[in-house]
Amino acid sequence: MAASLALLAACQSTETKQETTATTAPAEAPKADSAGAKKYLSEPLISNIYTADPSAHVFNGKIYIYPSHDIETGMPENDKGDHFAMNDYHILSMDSVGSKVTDHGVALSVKDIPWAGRQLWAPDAAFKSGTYYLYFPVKDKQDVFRIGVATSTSPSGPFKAEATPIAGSFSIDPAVFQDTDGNAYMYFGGLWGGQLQRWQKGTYDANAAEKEPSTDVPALSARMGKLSADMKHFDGPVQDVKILDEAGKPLLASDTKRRFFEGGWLHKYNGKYYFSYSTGDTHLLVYAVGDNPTGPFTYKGVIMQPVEGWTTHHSIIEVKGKWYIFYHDTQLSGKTWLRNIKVTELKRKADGSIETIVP
Ligand code: FUB
Repeated sequence: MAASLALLAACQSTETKQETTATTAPAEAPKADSAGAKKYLSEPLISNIYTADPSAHVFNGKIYIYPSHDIETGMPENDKGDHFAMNDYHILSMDSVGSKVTDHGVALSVKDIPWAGRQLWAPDAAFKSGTYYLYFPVKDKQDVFRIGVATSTSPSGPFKAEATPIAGSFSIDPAVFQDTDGNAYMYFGGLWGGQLQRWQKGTYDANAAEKEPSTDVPALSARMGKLSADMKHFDGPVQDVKILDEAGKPLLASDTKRRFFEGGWLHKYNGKYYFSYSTGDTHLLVYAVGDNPTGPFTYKGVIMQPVEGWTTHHSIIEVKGKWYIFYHDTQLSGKTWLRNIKVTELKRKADGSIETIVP
């Protein structure tokens, strides 16, 4: 462990686009059970840098992972997330789950995004007509989170950012779902440090409370925007992602074990649309199911129990007929802002419901 942490420190200042490889631990190997040691369902995918918020995709038959790149900056830890002060993205790839992981080096830096101020948070990616799109949240120069897009001819970058953020975008955690009919949708939003509570009136309210309402009013919703054909704009107004309880009523803000907090992801299974997300301060990954990508979605249950660390952030993909969930915890560092990504299999029951994972 000491050796890998020394390597981590050395790699954090690396700004060159240099490929390095690290061998993946077997996905299901539990950590050695010495007295008092914690056991983990799976091991970190890489240890040469700290990584979080893994958005995974299969491109050209390989698995590409678009994570945040966590670094130590000395910023104070607070509910606004100032301690997550990331400056760049590294893209990772692997031939299959359990094979060695390639770190493709720096793919995009905050200094190369013309409109950006600080904090490159959880990204996602998509592919269409020969171009790869990297979607990223970053605070603009007024300290308001916006979502930007950058393009490349390669899934591993380097990516070139557009001159301005996506018009009408705000908050954090973009996740792009491309349906089988060719339509693409971006899901986004996050509470507290993600600033979603500041957009309740439709425009940014710098004086809004730092947290969402905690009473029995409908919970604040994630947002969804259909993407235009060029994948760089919203094609129409951004909508609420409605999540209902079993009686068809919207989840309440006080229902903190089920309401949306951040880190939305959409996948399709057997013709149904699964919207999954983090409950933030109650530390769960949960999901809701709908009949179309625009919702509404009905809450169904817990995907993952709390990980080590404040919370986790996930993506779900199918690889060669099996489903996997990529997520993060803090096994390598023990610090909430220095995380490491992992993967484990996602299993379902015959009715399509997801089996709860204990990480
Ligand atoms: O990595 C920064 C933020 O932490 C992400 O945007 C959230 O989803 C949480 O994982």
